[in-house]
Amino acid sequence: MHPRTTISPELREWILATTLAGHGVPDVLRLMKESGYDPRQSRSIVAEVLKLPLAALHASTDQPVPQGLRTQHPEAPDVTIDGHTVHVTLSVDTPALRVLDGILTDQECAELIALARPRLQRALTVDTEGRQQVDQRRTSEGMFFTPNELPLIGRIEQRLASLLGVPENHGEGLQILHYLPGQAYEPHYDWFDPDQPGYGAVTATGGQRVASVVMYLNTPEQGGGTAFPEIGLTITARRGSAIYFAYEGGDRSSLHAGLPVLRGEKWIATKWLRERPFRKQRQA
Ligand SMILES: O=C(O)CCC(=O)C(=O)O
Repeated sequence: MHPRTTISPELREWILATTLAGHGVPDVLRLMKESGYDPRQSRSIVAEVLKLPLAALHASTDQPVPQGLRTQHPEAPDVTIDGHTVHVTLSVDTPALRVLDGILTDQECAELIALARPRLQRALTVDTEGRQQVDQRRTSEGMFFTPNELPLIGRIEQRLASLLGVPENHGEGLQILHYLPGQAYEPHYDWFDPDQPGYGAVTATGGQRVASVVMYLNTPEQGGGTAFPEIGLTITARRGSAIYFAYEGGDRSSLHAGLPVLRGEKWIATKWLRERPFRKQRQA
């Protein structure tokens, strides 16, 4: 878990005094880094003390976050795309989050599971150098479809692109994850940390991730919801529904976790969206 940062009165006073003395935010962040503070933590501390949006602080670090396309947040109650109606049943402002019921039909869920099952492998995470690694924080099995690999995949990708107002080629390949009882995905961010050495490599194509869609392909018998510990929210995993959340500028409130499955199993399909094209546009 990532507990909320407590800011000592001395640090608060030092940040205020340093900026009042005419030093800019980059100086404050640099000095904090030299004193051993984690850069990401420093940015949230400085944002809180100076009452600045966190995104503004990214722009003031050594490695600017490139500004690209943003997703549109679907508006309640319903959005119809190509005859398929998605129901927006919960909306949160920070992070920008929506629960989307009926994003997939029961048949689409069943087909995705059947196609993925023979291709499952232990799911990996990306380490700080940008390399794929086996990680105790993520104990599920998974696989990736290549973009538009099958008509079903292409149809789902098009639906998401229309729903969120981003061209399809901003999406990474659809990932399927399978969790068994006890398996979980510990709290994490989906965006890449600009202060990690692998940032350049993982963002070289497509830039930063700006939003995620986690689609539930079945309803676990018990457990397996998706938790947002920073805002005290847990979404129930229900077949055919999804959570969409955006985190432009590295929104820390987007911290989330796949809770352990207690009984039964859990299948999800995840789509990550980039601020710039991640691959070539599909030919019509
Ligand atoms: O399993 C879940 O509910 C969340 C999955 C997730 O966080 C991810 O794939 O990034």
